[in-house]
Amino acid sequence: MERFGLVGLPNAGKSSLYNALTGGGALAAPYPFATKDPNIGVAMVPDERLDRLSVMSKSKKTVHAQVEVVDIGGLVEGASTGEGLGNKFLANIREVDAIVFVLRAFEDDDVVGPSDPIEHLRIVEIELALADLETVEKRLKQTQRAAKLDKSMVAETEALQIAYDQLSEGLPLYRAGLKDDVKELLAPYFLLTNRRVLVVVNVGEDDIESIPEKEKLISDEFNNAGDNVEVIGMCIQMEAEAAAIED
Ligand SMILES: Nc1nc2c(ncn2[C@@H]2O[C@H](COP(=O)(O)OP(=O)(O)O)[C@@H](O)[C@H]2O)c(=O)[nH]1
Ligand SMILES: [Mg+2]
Repeated sequence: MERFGLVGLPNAGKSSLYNALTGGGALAAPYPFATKDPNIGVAMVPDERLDRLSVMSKSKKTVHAQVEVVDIGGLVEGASTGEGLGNKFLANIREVDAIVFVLRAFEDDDVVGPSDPIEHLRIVEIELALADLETVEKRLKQTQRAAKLDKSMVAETEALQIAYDQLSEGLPLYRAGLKDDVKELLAPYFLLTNRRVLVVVNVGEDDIESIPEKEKLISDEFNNAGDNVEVIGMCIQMEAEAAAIED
């Protein structure tokens, strides 16, 4: 099963989104680090076509596609050097197939923290890129030495060098336009930013009409990421409330 990891600053709405997707009972609370250990749940992927086929063929049982959703816990500035839940947090992200950034764009005086999604995005991206830079730097030194004796290490060393150059500019790898063969050579390192990203912009309940505008604001930030990044806006609070109502 594919695994999605929810990543973002404290109070962005990750646990609320987790609950909306999985019907789970994660604690969603207006203070940082309410989520200490990852919550793991399963979300069904609705597909009307499947429902209709199932009726047509009188299926006894209909099995929808499922994805696993992991609510990882809040990331803070300095996570890559061990701040907040730090490295433990980052280790949890390594195990997911795709990352879902949750960026807060709702205003609420009772919920601490910034409500500017661009500020959220900057911090999250920098922390992930720095963590990757550290991994790549260590490994690059080793492979450079090894490549002198073993020509089969040359390609890997070159891939690491490309990643190193981009990351040291603060560029997450999903924005770096890496060729497929480079991505593949880097795959064994489980880098945080060498994967696809879905960005959820969490818009306030009184602000629903601004969703297209907020989506565009964030999409424009990713104009160099090609199809590695997809942006959607929603009001997570309302989605979570709607999910709690019976069918
Ligand atoms: N007003 C408002 N509050 C929200 C929204 N989404 C989340 N919250 C609240 O913000 C707080 C933090 O949400 P939570 O899901 O725990 O964030 P997490 O730290 O990223 O897991 C909770 O009190 C939520 O009820 C929203 O769209 N509007
Ligand atoms: Mg949480």
